[in-house]
Amino acid sequence: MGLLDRLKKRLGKTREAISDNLSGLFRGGRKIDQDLLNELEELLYTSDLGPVADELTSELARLHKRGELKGEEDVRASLRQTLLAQLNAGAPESETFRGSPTVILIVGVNGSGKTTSIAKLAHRFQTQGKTVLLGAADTFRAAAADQLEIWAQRNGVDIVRQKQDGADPAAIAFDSVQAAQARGVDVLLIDTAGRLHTQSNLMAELAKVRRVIQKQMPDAPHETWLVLDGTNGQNAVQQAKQFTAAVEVTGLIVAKLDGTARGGAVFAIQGALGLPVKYVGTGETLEDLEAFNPEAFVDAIVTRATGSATA
Ligand SMILES: Nc1nc2c(ncn2[C@@H]2O[C@H](COP(=O)(O)OP(=O)(O)O)[C@@H](O)[C@H]2O)c(=O)[nH]1
Ligand SMILES: [Mg+2]
Repeated sequence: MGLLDRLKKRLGKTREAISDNLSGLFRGGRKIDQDLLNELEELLYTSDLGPVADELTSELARLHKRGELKGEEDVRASLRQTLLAQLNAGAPESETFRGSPTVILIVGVNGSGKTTSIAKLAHRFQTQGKTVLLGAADTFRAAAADQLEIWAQRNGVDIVRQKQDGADPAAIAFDSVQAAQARGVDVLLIDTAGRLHTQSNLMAELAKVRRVIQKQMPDAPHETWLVLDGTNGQNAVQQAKQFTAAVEVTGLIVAKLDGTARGGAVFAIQGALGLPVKYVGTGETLEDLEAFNPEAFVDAIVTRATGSATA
């Protein structure tokens, strides 16, 4: 199955909210008039597209005025074009791997999908022929390192961890960078905690983890990816801003897009943070991670269902 088909399937709820509802508006061969445009506007505003809904709506109104909006396909084409213009493809994945090892720090609130995303990334990078090491710097609960270790075993990768609760995350980050260098692995993925007593503690801890990594390897971390829970829709933006204020985030992973109709929020999230979406999480297995592809993402949620059976 190609990327577009996988996304259509996995993003089914968001696709329903946008594409299927759009088909619904045109059912019975309705013509485009002000009533229909109003309903369309409502559909866009309720799809968690945020400020992007404004742009989509005014572009549709502009085309309508000029007589260039003849039917459903024109509407879809306009949505597609305006949505695509919102997305920043970012650097190609191959440019991620510029260190030896390439150190990738994964941050985000508790429960957002960090550990699962790390497991998926490890799997993905291994499939590309890279050697991977995991660093379990979420020491807030021992269970967090246990969870990472289970994934590590499933992937057949090594993990650097400590057994007791409350170990110093910066120390583990440091050890894992040293180990990754000594073993000559290609990629080190470092998991971090997303919950401390206060937000300022968390941010201070992340800053310290970063400093300590740099002490061992001055150009690391090469990437710091913020994992956001896609089911939060646009609410993820506020949370994300706390992280981007504290650590230098280089990219986003939007997890759990399979479980939500709020996937349209990806546009608002990217717009508000000005950071590229690197990957999207589309399920709970190791394969359920896609490198973010703007065209495929937009097509998966706005193109008309073609249906394989025609007769
Ligand atoms: N459906 C779905 N569930 C996910 C996805 N990513 C993570 N999860 C689930 O979200 C929950 C929290 O994930 P976890 O990786 O432990 O979050 P962490 O606390 O940030 O490390 C777990 O139950 C995961 O299985 C995803 O892309 N799709
Ligand atoms: Mg975790």
